[in-house]
Amino acid sequence: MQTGTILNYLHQTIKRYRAGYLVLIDPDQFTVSDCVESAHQAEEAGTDALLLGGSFLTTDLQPVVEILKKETRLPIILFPGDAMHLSPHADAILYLSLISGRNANFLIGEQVKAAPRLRQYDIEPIPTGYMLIDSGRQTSVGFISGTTPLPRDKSDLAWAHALAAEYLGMQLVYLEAGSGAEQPVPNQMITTVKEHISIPVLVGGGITTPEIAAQKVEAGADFIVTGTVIENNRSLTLMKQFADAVHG
Ligand code: 1GP
Repeated sequence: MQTGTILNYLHQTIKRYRAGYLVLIDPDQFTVSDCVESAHQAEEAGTDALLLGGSFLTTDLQPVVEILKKETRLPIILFPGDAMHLSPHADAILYLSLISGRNANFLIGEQVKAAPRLRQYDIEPIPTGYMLIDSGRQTSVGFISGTTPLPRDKSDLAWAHALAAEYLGMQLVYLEAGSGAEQPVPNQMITTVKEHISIPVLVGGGITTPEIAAQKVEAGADFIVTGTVIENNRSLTLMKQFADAVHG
């Protein structure tokens, strides 16, 4: 994989549409054949890429990624919870650092463990500042990482973290309310973060309708990630509605 290929593709996606749409497939929530079906639907619906992973996995990612790579032309980007969640068959990995927290293991520890295998696998690491935003209740990523999310009403804290990520050389910022969040990331926070940084902003967690997705794009999101809503309703029509709402 040529350096920067998938990151360039993500930048081109933002230029082509007003924002991109990413479908998260959590292998714990699907059988392998369901994963394949969802990938086919995502491709037909006009999704821009697949994210694969989750903060806590009991399933081995590798065979799922290997099959999906054969079954879809969509880029497959790993969305790891820790250094175990790797596969040589993926196109890229969101090389996440949980910058909203102060747990050294998720700031740099897991990244160090993963680095040698990433080099061996030759998949593209995309350095990403990952920020957990309070969503009204404890989420898996908050529990597993043992970190406190940023308060929902502290947009100043959010933009300062995001700007620090950019100054540290990270290429993306991911504003995460957590999978199945009661409340998605506030529009005001997205807008404020976007005003202060120049790298693309992904927004995910608790986005349950195409209308909410469109609001997040209006607020400034460059990419929308949905997982749970598609797990609960594996409908091509719904995926198309999300893709259209995001692409505008
Ligand atoms: C979780 O942001 C993703 O990491 C997607 O969240 O499952 O709530 O769509 P949902």
